Order: sequence, then C-alpha cells, then structure tokens
Amino acid sequence: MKTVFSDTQLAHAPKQEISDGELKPAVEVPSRAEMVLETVKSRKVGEIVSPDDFPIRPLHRVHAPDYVGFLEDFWDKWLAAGRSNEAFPFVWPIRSLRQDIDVNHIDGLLGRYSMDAGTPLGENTFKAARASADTALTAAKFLLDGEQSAFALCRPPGHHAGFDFFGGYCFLNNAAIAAQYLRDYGLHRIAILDVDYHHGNGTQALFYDRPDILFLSIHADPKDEYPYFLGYADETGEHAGTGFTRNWPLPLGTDWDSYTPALEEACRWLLVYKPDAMVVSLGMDCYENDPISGFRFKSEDFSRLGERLKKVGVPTLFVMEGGYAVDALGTNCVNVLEGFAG
Ligand code: Q9C
Ligand code: ZN
Repeated sequence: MKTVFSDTQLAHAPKQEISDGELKPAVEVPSRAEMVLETVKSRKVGEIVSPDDFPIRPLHRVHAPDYVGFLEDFWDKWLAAGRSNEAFPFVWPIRSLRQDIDVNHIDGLLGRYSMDAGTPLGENTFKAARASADTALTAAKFLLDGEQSAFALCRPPGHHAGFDFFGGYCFLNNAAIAAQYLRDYGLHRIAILDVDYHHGNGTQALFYDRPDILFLSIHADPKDEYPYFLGYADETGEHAGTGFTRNWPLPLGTDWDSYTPALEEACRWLLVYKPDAMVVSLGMDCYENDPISGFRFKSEDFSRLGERLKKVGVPTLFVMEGGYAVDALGTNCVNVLEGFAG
C-alpha cells in the first residue's frame, strides 16, 4: 500500500492548547506524523510518495471560499493586530447573537470561523493544513488509478472541520475533500467510515443531506465526550440524505469486544450500500493509553480492525485523523494497514 506524506505538514506545530481550565502542552503535534512515518518505513508498508500540489478548487468543493480565505490570510491579520503568539478564539456567535455580520476584528473572525478554543492557529497552519488536504487528494487519485488501497498520512487531522469552521485540531476536512474528489472524478457512491474516538461532526454535517456519500461513525458517546453537540444515534440524515448517516455512540471504557457489535453493524450497512470506494477516517485514539480518550483498545485490536475492513471488499482510502499516544501511534496505525493488506 502506498503512503502519501509531505514534510510541509510538520510546519503546523502548536505549542499549547486550552483544556481542562489551563494552557497545556498541545497533543496534536508534528511528532505524531513523524512516528507514523518511521513505522511505515521500518515495517515496509510500501512506497512513500509526496503529494501533488492541487489547485484550490477541490477545497472549495467542500469548504466556503471565505473560510478558506480566512485561514489563508489569518496570520498576516493577526500580526497586523499586534499579536505574535499562536491564536485562540474566545467569543462565538451563539443563539441570540447575530450570524449575519461581516466583522472586521480578528477576534470576531476567529469566533465566526471556529467551534472551540482548543485548536491553536499559528504562522504555518494554513500551509500545513493545505498540504494535509493535498495528501488526501493524492491518495484518492491512487484509488481512481485503480489501486485497491492507499494511506494518506494526514496531519493536521480533518474530521471536526466543517463547511466554514475549524475545531478539534482540524482545519480542512481531508476525508471529506477526498470523498468529494472521488465523486467529482467518476465514482458514484462513496462510504465514509469514521473510527476516530471522537464523532466526526464536520464530515457528518457536510454530507448530511446527500445519499451519494454514506457517513458511518463509531465513537465515544458525545454526552460524555467531545464534540458533545453532535454524534447521537437519532441523527440519520435529512432530505435526500435521509437514512445515509449512522452513528454508534459507545460508552466510555469500551474495549474491542464491546466495540465489535457496532463495527459489524457498520459493515452490514457497507454491504448493503455497495460503495464504489470507502474512505476510512482513521483515528488511533481508541487506544487504551491515549492521553485524552476513554476507550480500551489494545495494539492488537488495531490489526483486527484492519482485517475486518479488508473483508468489506471495496477500494479503501485510509485518511489519518486523531490518536495522541505518540509512542504507540506508529504501531497502532501500521497494525491497521497491515491487517488490511493481509
Ligand atoms: N481535555 C481529533 O481526534 N478536546 N480531535 C480535547 C481534552 C478536543 C480531538 C480536550 C479533542 C479533539 C481529530
Ligand atoms: Zn479523535
């Protein structure tokens, strides 16, 4: 299986994040990608290639152009406002506030285009996020060229980012951009299976009214875990997309044995839907020692996950999402890829 990765993705290097009432060391760090890359090399997963530079258009197929423009121009505006540290939003246009104002102030813009205060924006964030999206697009192209699988070593991750907002360490929704690209270049039905520990709210919302992109997600119950406000079992799609979204919220403490019934159900949906390709939003944060998560996967369970996904029998694009136990991240990720490759 080919892996796509670019060093440019390492340029987004947040120092701190706001969590648990304090500024803590950031967990979505460049060493995550370096660790996975190392393991892809040492375990000989396959060739490692650099992404192509794609035009802006595939990004605009998923995200609002004004949002992409905001990300692109952000750092210059931040500097012009006299700021120099990495940025955090802290005010949002929630219920009772106006949604329709084009504000000037950078703090207003940060709130307008974000969902949380846990996702720092820095000097190189846009550059890295764009390289991450190009990585997903390049891997998607391998599928269009007839490969049975490909691995997009994306970082920063993407599944929390929506049409016009960043959050949850995500800026551009790599999996969604890849799925839309596969649609635009000839495939009719795409399934996205999101196995990151957190619900992929951005991806779900982007395709909620569409039958041509099935969204399936297995994750920690949002009543008890980020992103809290989406990812419940009664969210099943709307309009033409009714029935084409499925969520399996699972309790904290879920291990492989209590996870498999949900995975089997998701695989049954895949069987019925018969996608032309599957995009796996591959988070490794279900791992027992993940520092911010509450599931109990062992490293071997990631091999089982890969083996199970292989049995689905469709061309599969793996797009990396979360996973913060850096020491085990390479092992867990490559376990999935090897389990799949057999
Ligand atoms: N006290 C992904 O896995 N909240 N994003 C963490 C920790 C944000 C995770 C709070 C978690 C976002 C792609
Ligand atoms: Zn996650």
